[in-house]
Parts: sequence; structure tokens; C-alpha cells
Amino acid sequence: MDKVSFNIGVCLLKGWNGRLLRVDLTKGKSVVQEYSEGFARRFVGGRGFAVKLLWDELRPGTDPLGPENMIIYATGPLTGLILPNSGKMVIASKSPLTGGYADGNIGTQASVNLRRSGIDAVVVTGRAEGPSYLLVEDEEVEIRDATDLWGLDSFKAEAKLKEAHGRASGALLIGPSGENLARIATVVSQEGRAGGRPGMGAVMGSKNLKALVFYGTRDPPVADPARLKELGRESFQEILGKDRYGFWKRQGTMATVEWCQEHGTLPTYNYREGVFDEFDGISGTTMEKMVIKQKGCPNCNMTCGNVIEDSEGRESELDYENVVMLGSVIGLGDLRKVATLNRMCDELGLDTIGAGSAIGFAMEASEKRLIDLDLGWGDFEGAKRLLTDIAYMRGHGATLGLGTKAAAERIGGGASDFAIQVKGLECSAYDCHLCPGMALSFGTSPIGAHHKDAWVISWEISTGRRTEYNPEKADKVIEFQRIRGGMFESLVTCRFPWIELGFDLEWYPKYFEAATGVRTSLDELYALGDRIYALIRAFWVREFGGRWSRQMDYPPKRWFDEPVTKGPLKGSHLDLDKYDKLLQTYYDKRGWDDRGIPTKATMKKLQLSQEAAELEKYVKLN
Ligand code: PTT
Ligand code: SF4
Repeated sequence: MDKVSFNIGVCLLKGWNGRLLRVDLTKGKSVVQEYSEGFARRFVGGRGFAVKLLWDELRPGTDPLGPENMIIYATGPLTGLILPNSGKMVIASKSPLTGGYADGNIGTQASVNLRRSGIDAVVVTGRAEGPSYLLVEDEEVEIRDATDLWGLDSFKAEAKLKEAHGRASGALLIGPSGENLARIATVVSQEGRAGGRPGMGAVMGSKNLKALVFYGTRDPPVADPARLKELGRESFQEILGKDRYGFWKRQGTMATVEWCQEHGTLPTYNYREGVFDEFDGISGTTMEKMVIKQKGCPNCNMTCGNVIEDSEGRESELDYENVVMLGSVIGLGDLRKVATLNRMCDELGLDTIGAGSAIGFAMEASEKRLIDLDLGWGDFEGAKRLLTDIAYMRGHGATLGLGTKAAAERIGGGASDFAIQVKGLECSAYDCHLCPGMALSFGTSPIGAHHKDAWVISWEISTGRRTEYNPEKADKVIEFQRIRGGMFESLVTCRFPWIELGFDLEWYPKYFEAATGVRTSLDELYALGDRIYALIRAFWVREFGGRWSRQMDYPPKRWFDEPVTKGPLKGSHLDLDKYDKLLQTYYDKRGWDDRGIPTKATMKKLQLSQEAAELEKYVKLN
């Protein structure tokens, strides 16, 4: 197979390596390409790079599982620097689950190593003839045969790659679910990190790409190394001193289980209810007594991956989303059993949110006798079987592996009413029967129902206005989308120091300036977020054309039509008219029209006039 070398040479940009690696698996060729300073300044990195590349280069209507689709692995200017929580990258593509823009964020040594190999992002197109993996070792790039890795679970495949390329290498992999094109297959790394919920694993599988391995030994170029070192030292120290640090180290994201139960927002029985009678069995407090070790991403002193022994004596790394989606959503209240399902998802390369939602959906469909499947609530053995069937796309798994939206359409009989998704992506673990702001966040998330961009639920509940639909909620959603979906996804660094410990956001413009030499402010970084949001929206609209409508920004039907029957919010449900007005307020504030499409004036203000002209070929802009 093709092996090429590239010369690092002198990069005129500071903070960025200034290079993309382009790999065409059909031709077996790779080439390193320099990008312009304008591209770096306008789109910064990570999600910003990804959406611009997809917008410019992906022909609308491309089959997400066809060779022409692109998959992009993009770091940002902060990735891999000795700064808190900087071991992240974005994996993006056109989604086979939703048909729209998609990405995920993963923390892994692979991110740091990619930057240290002198490259900022890898763009993969084509389809290899047989199972392959990409190896980047400093200045050498090679597409290698992966026949002996194909079919292996992600843990076994990663162990083999580490054996071949050393423990310091970093790998991104798919499991059997990606190989078999399950649309809810994600990309995994380090036995418990995952990124790319909307089917990024299936895109890799469709390209016969089992893994990418990165190893690099040079520090990324930065403008002011001394200042950066000082900032790094001070900020790691500040994180250690935060009031919430001790509790965070004990429970990490798992503290949210009890909090959601208390506030009636813990999704239970496929989001029928917001409280779970057996929540104690899966809570952070229960987990604390079971933790055997903690794991995390590189460059992090908050290590949030809590590992426990599962019901079969194996290690399983837990997070809130994993536990709730494979616990209360499916009616299972035993943490060690939940951990077994979680470990299976990591091995098989299935997104735990998509998988838990698919199982909960199947349990309800079975209860309603819409499918011929004997699967009751909390049925652990049945859930195990179904997970395996989804990963291998066989039996009922072949339908459920398409995601709940497509599965419901295939099953019929009203099943769409209880498919808990937006734009085809399953909701993360927050029940919104009485959280209009969080429902708006799910509705307008740029990839489908993910909490990653605007997790406003904590603010919404703490301000005591769960039942109101006032414009402040739209403001809050936009504010969070700018910070989380724009800034963090483009600088590419973990948001947890800020959102979980109250680490000051003003650190980030300082890091950016020390790394790149470019003075910036939070407001400028938020404007970047708005540009990215408008372009992602343009991508969706270009793909969907006449099928696009504001209804695509609606949360699941269940939250409007079926009140919860117990807990503190008993009898509650969302109000469709009020939600629709809140959505309009959101559009108005963003400068989008009543179809949810950015206006010409908005595109111009965001320096997207050329992109607006392209979009006009598909839809008339206001
Ligand atoms: C993320 C989504 C989440 S969000 C979780 S737990 W979470 C689930 N994790 C999965 C998993 O594990 N295994 C698996 N097979 N599937 C999984 N699916 C689910 O995927 C993650 C942390 C977490 S834990 C969160 S919130 C934060 N997310 C960040 C983000 O999105 N951006 C950012 N700049 N910083 C973030 N920090 C936090 O990172 P997706 P990770 Mg993840 C095992 O990928 O597609 O975005 O979906 O990355 O390295 O595992 O760290 O309560
Ligand atoms: Fe990774 Fe958790 Fe650290 Fe964030 S806080 S960098 S997700 S280990």
C-alpha cells in the first residue's frame, strides 16, 4: 500500500500546524496540503474546519455510506498543548443516521499525537478495497492492511495496534457495529472514550477503515511558549483549588443521576416518566462505593472516567449518559448490569445513547405488540442479545440499528410517537416534559438531539422557571451554543472545567493569544460560533431542500402529548403553541427566517456571503 513522507518545513502560522492530511482510500493515496491563514482565522479548528470543508467539498445528496462521503478528524489550535483538558478532537461527516451535518468530540491520545505529527486535521474519502487502517508516524503516512483486525471488538483491535506501534501511539477505532454499518455506531478509543454519535463509526466501516493510528514527537508551533507555560501552570493549579473539585473527583458526571431524579427529569421507561423507582441502584453515590480506578483524556487533572467491575467481572468506564440510557431508560436498576451493557457498547463500538434508546424503544414496541419480540422492561439478558444483534445488523437488530426514527417508520402502527429523537438523532438523557428551554436546546442542536451544545437544564431548573416559555430561554440556549458549540468545539478543548467547576471563560482568549499570537476576545469567539451555526444550518438546508421545515426543530412528540404520571412533575407536558413561539423567538434572535434559515443579511454579517450565494441555488433566501 501507498506510503508517503512529507516535509514539516517552516510553518508561518503559529498555533496551527497549517496542514491537512488528505487520504483517498479508493486510490490508496495521501497528500499533505497547506491551508491558508484566512481559513485558520475564519474557522479556527475542529468543528469550524469540519463544516467549512464539508460545505465546500461535499456534493449535496452524497450517500453518507458511499465512497464520496468525507470523514474529518479535526483538532484545534489548543489541542495537545500543555493546557487543561486539551486532549480532544472533533470527528465529523455527513451522517448516515440523520442525513445532515454530524460530529462528535473525543478525548484521546490520538488527538495529541495527530497534532504532534505536524498535522491539524485528516480528511478521508473513498473506499479501500479491503480492511485497512491509516498510520501516521511523524512525517510518514501509510495505508495498511487491517484484515487481521476486521471483526475484532474495539478493545482487542486497539491492543493489537498498540502492540504493533507502541504504547505511546494513539488510535481511533470502530467495533463490529461500524463494520456492519449500524447507523448508531460511533468511534472509540482508549477502552472507554467515544465520539461521533450520529453514525461516524458506520462511515468508517463503509470505507473499510478499521482504525487510524497517530504517533508524533514534535511540539506544535506556538507564538509565545513562555506565556503558554505560565498559563498552563496557573490554570492546572486553579482547577485543583476549585470548591467542587473534590466532589467531581468522587462522582464525575454521575452526580447528575440523583439531581435529575430529584427534579423529575431522569428519563425512565423510554422517556414516559421523569423519575425511576430504582434510581438508587444506578446513582453516583452507589457508584462511588464501586469505583476501582479512574481514567481520562490526556492533559487532564479532572479525570472523569469512573471504572467499576461489571456483573461479569470486567472493567467498565461509566458516565451519566451511558448509565441512564442503559439504566432507567430501559428500566434496569442494577449498576453492575448496566456496566455490562456499557462495556458491550464500547467493545462493539455502539453509541450508548443510540443503543439505550433503541432498546427502550424496542421494549415499548414489544409491550404494544408492534414487533414480535419478547423483551420486557429491565430485561438484562434480552438487552444483551439485542445489543449484539444491533451491532451485527441481524434479526430485529437490523431494523433498530438504523436508529429509532427509521425503525419506527419501518415498524409503523404509531411507533414514531415514541421514537425519542430529533432530526433522527436520539435524545441524550434528559426528560423535558417540563423543560421548554432544554427542549429548545435539543430541537435546535446542530446535529440532532444532543445536549452537548446547550445544556441549559441546570440553569432552567435553578432559576425556578420550568414552566415558562419566556425569551430569556432562547437567549440562554444561544449563549450556550456559542460557548459550547462554537468556542469549545473549535479551539477544541474539553468544556468540563468551565461547566462543572466554574473555571473562568476568560482563560480561553488568553490561551488562544499565547498559542496563535492573535489577540481575541470572548465576543469574537462567540461570533465564530454564530458563523459556524449558520453554516451548519445552511448545510442541512442544502441537503434537505424542499423537505426542510421548522418542524425539524421540534422535540419528540411524546413530551407534548403524554404527561408524566408520577414524581414532582406529575401531569406535566410541553405546550406545542408556546414551544413554537419560543422557537420563533430563537430564530429572530439568530437572524434566521421563520423556516429557520439564516437570512441573506445574517450570512453577510457573518462573512458568509459566498456561502449564501451557493445556498440560494437550493432555496430562496430572505
Ligand atoms: C458524547 C456522548 C456522551 S456525552 C456520552 S457520556 W457525557 C456517551 N459516551 C459514550 C461512551 O463512553 N461509550 C460509547 N460506546 N458511547 C457513548 N456515547 C455517548 O456519547 C466524554 C466527556 C463527556 S462524557 C462529555 S458529556 C463532555 N463532552 C464534550 C463535548 O462534547 N465537547 C467538548 N469540547 N468537551 C466535552 N467534554 C466532555 O467529554 P459525542 P469522551 Mg464523547 C465511553 O462523543 O459523539 O459527542 O457524544 O468524548 O472522550 O468519551 O469524553 O455524560
Ligand atoms: Fe476528558 Fe473528563 Fe478530563 Fe474532560 S474532564 S478532558 S472528558 S477526562
